[in-house]
Amino acid sequence: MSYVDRVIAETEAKNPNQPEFLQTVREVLNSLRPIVDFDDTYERAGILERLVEPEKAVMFRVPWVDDEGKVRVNRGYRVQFNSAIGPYKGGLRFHPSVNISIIKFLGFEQTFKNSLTGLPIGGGKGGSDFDPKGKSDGEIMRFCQSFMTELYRYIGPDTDCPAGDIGVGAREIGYLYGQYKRIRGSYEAGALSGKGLSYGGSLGRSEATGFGAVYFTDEFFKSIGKEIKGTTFAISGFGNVSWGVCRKIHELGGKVVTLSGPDGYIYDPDGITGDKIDYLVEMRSSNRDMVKDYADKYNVEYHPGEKPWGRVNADIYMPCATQNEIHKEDAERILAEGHCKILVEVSNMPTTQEAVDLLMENNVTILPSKAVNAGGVAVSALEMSQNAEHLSWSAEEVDKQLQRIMRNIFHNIDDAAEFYGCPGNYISGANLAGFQKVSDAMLAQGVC
Ligand code: 2IT
Repeated sequence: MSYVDRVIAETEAKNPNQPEFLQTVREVLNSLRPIVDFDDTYERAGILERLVEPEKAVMFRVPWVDDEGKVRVNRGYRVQFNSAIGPYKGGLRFHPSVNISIIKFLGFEQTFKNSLTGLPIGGGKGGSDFDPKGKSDGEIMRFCQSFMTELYRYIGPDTDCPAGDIGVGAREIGYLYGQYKRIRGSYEAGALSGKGLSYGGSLGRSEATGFGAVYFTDEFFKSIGKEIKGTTFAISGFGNVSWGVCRKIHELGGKVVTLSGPDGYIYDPDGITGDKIDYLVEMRSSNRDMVKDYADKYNVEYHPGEKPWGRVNADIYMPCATQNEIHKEDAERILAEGHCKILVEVSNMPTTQEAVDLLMENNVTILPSKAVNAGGVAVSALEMSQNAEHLSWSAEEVDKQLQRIMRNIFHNIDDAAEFYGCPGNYISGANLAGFQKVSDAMLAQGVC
């Protein structure tokens, strides 16, 4: 049995109830064969066995009191996956679907993504099954304070720096930071990123994931002689990432024609532009979590219970919502519709393995999320740097760095795919390029 097959089998046996985690482990390890199956250095050092086991994982009770005075209890998590190249870094997700499998999948992915940025950040992820939908501001604050009252023990500017993810935006980071500062009794701004501009946040962080995804796409387009200008995009989601994507695509002369929410999708053939983009922010802060509101306001098509994949004519599909939203049936519909040949994954692992296989067999190019969405965590790392030097950089400086980082990532994964004999397979290219730096650092540091 090959090294990769053995470690996959052992990981499956050890984590039988963690489907999302096993999905990413299988995908990543299978693509590392060109490195680890031909050089027994990795097996002798137990690199893969160590990579799939988080350095530390904490699960904790988060008790809080709701507006009716009732005691509620949620579950909190922080998984510190890998610190070979830097302090753990990765977001916090507050969503009812959160469980240990989801957090481990995100933390494992984050290790490779963070390596791709070229910045010194390890991988981690955390969150809670807390549902922010319909909660009052006071409830959100009390929840965040309770969450941090346990989490503070494990984080710090040189230990672990959490940030936002689904359900955790500027407001939540503010409440989390306030409580952290109060407990620690010192101003350690670098312990959290995604902070507000008045207390150590970085210009450009809120746009970074969306803008970075478009810069990355633009660099890929250049390599195939295409332009954002005049290109039509179908995207999902309507959160922070979708907002950044809409803004940058519009700025570069492209057009986004769909959005989606848990309730369905909208189709706006004129494009999501101008004040319609601002309206996304309003929709999000309404806490209703419904994309129908957009259709009502702008009088466009609304399709309840559906996603846009294969249902609209667009050049590029860009999932920006959550994991596993493109299944085999969606891939079949995309192929039958026939127009779209490029899938740009923006949300983490939006495509199931079956759908990936089917699309790739039929010559659809997939740009993988761990490369495409790395701009978010990259600017988070720039925020840590600014905090460490007690300075803040101009918006132009941050944007310049973000562009450089995203364009480099594209070339690095493109080169890795080429070098290891799978040209154009950007999924493998990203895993191989991300693995190189992490495994070099692990080898150098001995068994730890
Ligand atoms: O998935 C991600 O990369 C994020 N949610 C951002 C993490 C970060 O530390 O900024």
